Amino acid sequence: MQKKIFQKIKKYQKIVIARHIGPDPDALASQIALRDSIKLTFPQKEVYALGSPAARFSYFGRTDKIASEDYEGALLIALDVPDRARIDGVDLNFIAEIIKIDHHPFMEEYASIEWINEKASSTAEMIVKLILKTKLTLTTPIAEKLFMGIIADSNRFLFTNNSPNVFRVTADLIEKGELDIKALYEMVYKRTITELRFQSYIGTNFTITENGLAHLYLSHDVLQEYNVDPATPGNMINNFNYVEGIDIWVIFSEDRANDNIRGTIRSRGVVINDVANEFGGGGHEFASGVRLNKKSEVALLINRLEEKLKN
Ligand SMILES: [Mn+2]
Repeated sequence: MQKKIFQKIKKYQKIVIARHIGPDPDALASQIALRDSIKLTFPQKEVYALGSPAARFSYFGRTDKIASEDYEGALLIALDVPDRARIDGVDLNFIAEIIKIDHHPFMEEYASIEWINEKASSTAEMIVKLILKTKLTLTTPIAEKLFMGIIADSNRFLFTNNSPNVFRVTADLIEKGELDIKALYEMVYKRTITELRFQSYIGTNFTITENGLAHLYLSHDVLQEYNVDPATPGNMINNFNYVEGIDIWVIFSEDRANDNIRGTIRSRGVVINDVANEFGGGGHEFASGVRLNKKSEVALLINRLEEKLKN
């Protein structure tokens, strides 16, 4: 599979790399790392990472801005995105061919090559394999990004599918990329005192039902009070894992800029991405997200999750 993808990369002069909307560290790290690796390997190629930028994760590097006509006839490599509708920032009319590299559960076929590995901890893990098994270039900065993608999606190896592969791949990455793990952890996990207080606010204000559902709605005012953006709660949600009496937890946050409500859902054991799909969202079996247009949908979603726990 990796060889096949490498042949396609070799073939195309223009390559566009995209990922899902609402980028997370895995999606961004994979995207920027693959772009930089292809560019270093084939300096004469035009390679672009597209999609809206994410200020919070600016340490991964910058995405590119380019008019659709300028990538006419390009190869698109879509990372970490199981369905066409959630590919961010690319007009598919200008694309000649698509390759999908993803670790989400299968949703739809939209590419001529679909490399899907649900067992992979992250898309970044798959990109490491792609790079190490082909002639693509690995530098320390590229390895650093991929390492951060892996630790983000696996939550520092807490979510492992009981597979030793992520450890093998990461060991190779650390060695070949000459990584300073301590410095990287410091960069990723250092937080402000405001964030710590905000996390305490969430823990204090969760409503917990007798079926084991914890839910919280964060209004624009609360987010402002703590000086955090609507994406922050979603980035903290894994900190509420392993709590006795909580099997599913969901946090909603008002996103004024996009005029919607973000919902981030986590579960310990009960599959929840089908519920997320019902509400136009998606994700993994136990880690999903939604964007709701109306506040009335919040209660409906909470009810569906309650039903899940009852059954
Ligand atoms: Mn991912």
